[in-house]
Amino acid sequence: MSVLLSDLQEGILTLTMNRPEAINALTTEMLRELSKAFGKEAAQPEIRVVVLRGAGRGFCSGQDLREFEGKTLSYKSHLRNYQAVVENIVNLEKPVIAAIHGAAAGAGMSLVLACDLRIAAEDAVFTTGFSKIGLIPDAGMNYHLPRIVGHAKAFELEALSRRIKAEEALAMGLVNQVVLAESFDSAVAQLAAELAQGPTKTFGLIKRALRRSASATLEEMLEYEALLQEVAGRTEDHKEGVQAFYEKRPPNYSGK
Ligand code: T3D
Repeated sequence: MSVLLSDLQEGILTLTMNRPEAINALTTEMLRELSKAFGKEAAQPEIRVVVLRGAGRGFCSGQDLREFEGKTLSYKSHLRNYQAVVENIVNLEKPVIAAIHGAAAGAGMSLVLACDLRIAAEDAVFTTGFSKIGLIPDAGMNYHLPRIVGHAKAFELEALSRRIKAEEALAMGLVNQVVLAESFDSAVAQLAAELAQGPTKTFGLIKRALRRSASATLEEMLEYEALLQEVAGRTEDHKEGVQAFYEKRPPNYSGK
């Protein structure tokens, strides 16, 4: 059985990390598969949205702590694996949803943070985890976490590695939505379907704009927005959106 399951239906690519016996701990093989999936596979034009989730009782427990047991770590190649996954998620010009149930720990939480939307089941638990084993957070956590929850909260979460339950995660803006465990699958499907029927290219441009805003001045952003708006204005979906407005009907976006 593959360590990463991939399922494409109606424009929704669902990637399921599949090592449930270790709460989907990340191995080199899994990271390579994730990198490929968020790279070439997800870039296919028929894919309009990607959902990342875990098999079994949790989302992901982070780096597999048994994989390198007794060996000297090759940090360079190890980090390259993480870097590729995180960059491919962030650079993918389509929405990526993290669907979290159970634990999201260590680099598993870093992956959650790299995604665009986070929907959690009420049993979800988050822990940065790294400091508990004397490591500093990686896989982009130090970039994403302070931008999501603010510097002070990020330090608290990273230094103390407390377990944060879904409702607390919602209160601090760590997740967008918390749903009952029994309606988790249908809520994820509903959110993914809504995005899959949206103006995909616009979503990609929104990702680009927000990413740029992390290091830009207002003047730079105003200029960049004008540039991206020109691109958005040339999409078929923009024409369809305006036409649908004139005709007082819901738009039928093609993602082009
Ligand atoms: O070192 C480097 O390579 C640098 C890069 C680091 C990146 C990182 O991600 S570092 C952080 C690594 N992750 C952790 O430290 C988290 C470790 N796991 C936990 O804290 C807990 O397992 C959880 C909070 C995730 C879940 O707790 P719980 O009580 O629901 O489950 P459990 O009983 O602890 O775990 C269930 C099984 O999964 C268990 O196996 P067993 O005893 O039934 O055979 C456990 O050993 C295994 N497991 C959980 N996490 C990992 C793991 N196996 C390997 N690696 C793991 N990370």
